[in-house]
Amino acid sequence: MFSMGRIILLFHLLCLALLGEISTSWAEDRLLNPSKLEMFVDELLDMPKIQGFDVVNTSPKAKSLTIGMFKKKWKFHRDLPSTPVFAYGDSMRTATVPGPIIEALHGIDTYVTWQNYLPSKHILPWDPTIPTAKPANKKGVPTVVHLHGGINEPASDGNSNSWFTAGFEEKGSTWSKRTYHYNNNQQPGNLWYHDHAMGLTRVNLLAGLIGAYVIRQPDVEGPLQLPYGDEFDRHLIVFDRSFLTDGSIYMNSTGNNPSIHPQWQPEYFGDVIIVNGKAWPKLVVRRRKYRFRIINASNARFFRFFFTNGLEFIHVASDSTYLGKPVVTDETLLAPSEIADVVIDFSKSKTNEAILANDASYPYPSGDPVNESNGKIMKFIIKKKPEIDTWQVPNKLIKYTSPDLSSVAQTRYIAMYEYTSDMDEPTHLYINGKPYEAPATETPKAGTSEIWNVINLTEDNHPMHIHLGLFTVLDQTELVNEEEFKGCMSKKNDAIKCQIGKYARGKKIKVPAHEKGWKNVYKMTPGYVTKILVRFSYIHSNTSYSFDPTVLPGYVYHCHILDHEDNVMMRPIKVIK
Ligand SMILES: *[C@@H]1O[C@H](CO)[C@@H](O)[C@H](O)[C@H]1NC(C)=O
Ligand SMILES: *[C@@H]1O[C@H](CO)[C@@H](O)[C@H](O)[C@H]1NC(C)=O
Ligand SMILES: *[C@@H]1O[C@H](CO)[C@@H](O)[C@H](O)[C@H]1NC(C)=O
Ligand SMILES: *[C@@H]1O[C@H](CO)[C@@H](O)[C@H](O)[C@H]1NC(C)=O
Ligand SMILES: CC(=O)N[C@H]1CO[C@H](CO)[C@@H](O)[C@@H]1O
Ligand SMILES: [Cu+2]
Repeated sequence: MFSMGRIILLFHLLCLALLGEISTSWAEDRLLNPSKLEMFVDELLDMPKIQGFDVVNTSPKAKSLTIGMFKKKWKFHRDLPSTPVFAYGDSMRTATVPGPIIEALHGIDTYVTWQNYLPSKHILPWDPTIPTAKPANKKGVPTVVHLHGGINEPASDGNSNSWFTAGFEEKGSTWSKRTYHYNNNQQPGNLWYHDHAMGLTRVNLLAGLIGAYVIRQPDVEGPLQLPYGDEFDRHLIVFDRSFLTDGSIYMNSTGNNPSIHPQWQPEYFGDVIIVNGKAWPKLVVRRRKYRFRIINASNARFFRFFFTNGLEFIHVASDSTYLGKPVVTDETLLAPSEIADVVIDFSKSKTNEAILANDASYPYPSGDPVNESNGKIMKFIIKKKPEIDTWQVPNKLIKYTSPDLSSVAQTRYIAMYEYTSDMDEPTHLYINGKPYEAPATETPKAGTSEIWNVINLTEDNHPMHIHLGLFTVLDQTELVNEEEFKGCMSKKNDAIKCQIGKYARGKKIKVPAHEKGWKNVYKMTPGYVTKILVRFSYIHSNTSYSFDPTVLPGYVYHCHILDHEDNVMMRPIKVIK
């Protein structure tokens, strides 16, 4: 028998589905054709910088910042009307998309009070039928900030259920404090902050809630003499968006299984490529070395970057850590939320222009090929005059603790599943066949290392991100007779009972040299078992964490395709003593 609640829910779903249908056809007429936007007309923007430390009598001291989230309009391209966005900044006037770059110093605390000034309604459609933050009074956009790559206490990690609405009016079940404490005691490197609210991560990021965060350690990095300073050391924050002709961000409001999830779609792709808040920008550069910290802030798009004129990438770091030595490549594949930290030497260019391009199919690796719009990223115009270059790329960078297999405390199997409807359309994804709410099964001991065998039983490449722990990729082995193994797993959900050893003995994929260091995200190849060593301690020293990692609400690990993370490729990590 149908209860009243069930009937109301069905009615609600029907309305949403109808609304979706109407707005889809309405939107289709008004979708912006990306070829209408001329490429390389806007200058590359440098995001404003906020110093995360004070200087008192020449010595650095802790600093407290207040950073707000505002609704405002943002100009993505000369010929596109201004776009309503959600932006981070210290005021509505100064807020930008992406947000300001926070520059922190190793060992100096940065405190940030993240303030939500967002209106009561979201600018994008979202779906109440996936596990999601729901303010009881139905007003306000839930937000919570995660510092990606940060090694911080659980209460400042931005747990998905620690969300809050404007004025801290309503709060999620694990909310505990207004001011987050980033102790910056980890290795120097590239981090980024972004929204992480339960079930809303994909729309909150799409709306603009992303920004870069750097931890610098001058005594360690200075001697390397890598390109430095505002002109030569820059961030490129890359993402894809689709727009309507009125300038607003377009996201399909009809799900791929509208009777199950009225709005949720398994992956968001846009046709306009945005770098630092401008569509296909251009930058005039001098004939010398530059350092670019490239952050892929797309929801689902992978990028395989290359230069049309053959310029090379000299990788000096990945994610949040330096490499032991530089690695030169002529292309670089970046999954969502991965970071490439590269030096480009424009003195090597034989031409006066270089286009940074992308040729990764989408979804990666089995989807559509790129075309004229989404195959180009930005243009560099290289000055003719040769220059004396004092920057270097030394043969040795920074060497951290190597992964130590003899100290592994635990081996785990992590299986990625995708579930489909009768129509064979994805409905949701789980890790280990478990919803997010199920009690933590990954319970590493602080200070130890673990081996995680990540088994991708889906057709997609899932960039897996672990909070707190850093990992190195040991190997990737193809599953043979994978259908048989998958059949067993779908019944037993237990890699050992399903005799993983019998299947994980196919081809091996080599880990690219520039990705052999310590990482916090890595691409889990479909049909392969990716073996990683996860370290739940610092990598730059043997001291234990400068906070207690064992307290609530703990940490999480998840797929960084945001549409997957939201529905719900995310599991808790409970660190124990
Ligand atoms: C929106 O999604 C629905 C359902 O998957 C699809 O039929 C429709 O073509 C999509 N609209 C656009 C503009 O892509
Ligand atoms: C960017 O990140 C998204 C999602 O995290 C991923 O799907 C995409 O492949 C990445 N693109 C690049 C260029 O790395
Ligand atoms: C590229 O492909 C997308 C569909 O994925 C389409 O919307 C867009 O118009 C295409 N751009 C060009 C220049 O062909
Ligand atoms: C940590 O300790 C190990 C063994 O005790 C030593 O080999 C390693 O060099 C130390 N690492 C650091 C960064 O001090
Ligand atoms: C074990 C398994 O199901 N593997 C799948 C991984 O992804 C590929 C596509 O890239 C599928 O063909 C496999 O079935
Ligand atoms: Cu995924």
